[in-house]
Order: sequence, then C-alpha cells, then structure tokens
Amino acid sequence: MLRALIFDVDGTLAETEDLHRQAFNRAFAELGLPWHWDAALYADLLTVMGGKERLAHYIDTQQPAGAEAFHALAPEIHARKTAAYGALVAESRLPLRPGIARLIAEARAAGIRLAVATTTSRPNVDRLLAINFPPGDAPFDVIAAGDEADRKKPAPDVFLLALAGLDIAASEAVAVEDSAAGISSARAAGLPVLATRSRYTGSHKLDGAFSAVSDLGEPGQPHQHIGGVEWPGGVVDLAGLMRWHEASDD
Ligand code: XBP
Ligand code: MG
Repeated sequence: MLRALIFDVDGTLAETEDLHRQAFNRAFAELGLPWHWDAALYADLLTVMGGKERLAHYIDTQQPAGAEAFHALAPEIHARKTAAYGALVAESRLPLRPGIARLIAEARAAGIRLAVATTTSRPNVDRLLAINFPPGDAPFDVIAAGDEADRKKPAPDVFLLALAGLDIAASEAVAVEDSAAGISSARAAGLPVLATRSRYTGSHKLDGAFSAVSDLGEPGQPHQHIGGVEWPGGVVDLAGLMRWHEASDD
C-alpha cells in the first residue's frame, strides 16, 4: 500500500540550482576570491552532491587562483553562500515546479504522508517552503537534509533517514527525483523512483526510474513523457501513482 511520497528538493520541488550557483558566486565576490562559476561549469560540478563537497571538488580539480586560501575559508564561504541563497530565493519568490503543489495537496487530502530527502542544507529547505506555504502549514511530516545523513547522494543514507522518520518500509513509498545521483540514492534505499527532469539534469540518464517525465504536469499543461510508465493526459496525480503502486505489488 502507498503510504508516503518522498521528494528531493533541488531540481524537483523547484528549479533552485541556478540560485545555488549565483549564491556561490556572491560568496566568492564577498570574500574577494577570483572565482566565478558559469552555468556550463556548474553543470559539470553538479556531479558532486552537496555544496561543501562541490566546492572542495572544484578546488581539487581546477586548482584556481587563490586555492591556497581555501581550507581556512571553506566554512566561511559556505556560510555566506547559504545566506546569499536564502536571500535569492526570497527575492525571486522562487515557485514550486509544475504539479508539485497539486500532488502535495492531493496527498494531504488522502492522508498520504510527505517527506523530503535532500542533499541541500536545512535552512535552504526552510526558506523555499516558507515562501511557498502559509506560515505554520509546511506539508512535510519528515525532512532529512544536508549533513543530517552521514553520506550524501548517491549513497542511500538520506532516503533511509527519511524512511526511518516516517517509520515505514521502502515498499510503502515512492521517491520523486531529478538527478542521476538522486535516483541511485533512492534506488539503493529500496524505493521506486519517479523522475522529473530539471534544467541542470537535461543530460542525465534517468535509468532506474519506473517513469521519467519533464515535470509532473498540470491539467491543460501536460508534461512530456521521457520513458517508462506513461500518465493519462500528461499529468502525474495521486490516483495514478496509487494505481501504479498497487499493480507493482503483484
Ligand atoms: C542538490 C545539491 C545541493 C545544492 C547545494 O541537492 O547537491 O547540495 O546544490 O546545497 P538535492 P548546499 O537535489 O538532493 O536537493 O550548499 O546547502 O549543500
Ligand atoms: Mg535534485
């Protein structure tokens, strides 16, 4: 029986990733570091999940000017990046992706529980939810985020943490993800995955997902089907997910 949906955040709930990129650039500029990440470089760096880990990977692989300052400055860079990201999300009133609010509302109405499993830091999740849900009405029963898990995606840790918080088995939930590393992480935790491709995961193979689509879709605004299970009218809704889940139990 389907009892919960577990959502990734960056690229899945919202197109956050370019704001992460801009926030890193703001932090570099504030600290006088001569580094700048353009969209093409950021797409490459995104193979490493987690902002602190991504930064260390950049220093190790690109050895940019000023790299010797990195180790002493790393916590300060990341703290400034988190502050800048929060400001950018609020300034841009970053919306949820198509179908996310609808599916969340359908799940709440049906008593299906909701969780988040993300690599991003907890304040980033809180900020996105604060501008998209009324105060005191954030829909998630469980949020597993950032360093709360021992290992970042593609390790299964953060999805296992979400499942433990929900106190359910992986067979009772569906994960929603946008990246290859996220799909691997959820699959390693035993979860079936619905993939929605995002701006920065356009080139990712979405192998391992039982269905891959451009987004959840809305009535009158159908998604594009990419692979696997297809959804009537180009819209993923709770009824369709429940039908798929029941059939996959056979
Ligand atoms: C995507 C990520 C995140 C952000 C950066 O996470 O890799 O690390 O890019 O956030 P997900 P931090 O798709 O799992 O939500 O700087 O806070 O780590
Ligand atoms: Mg993601």
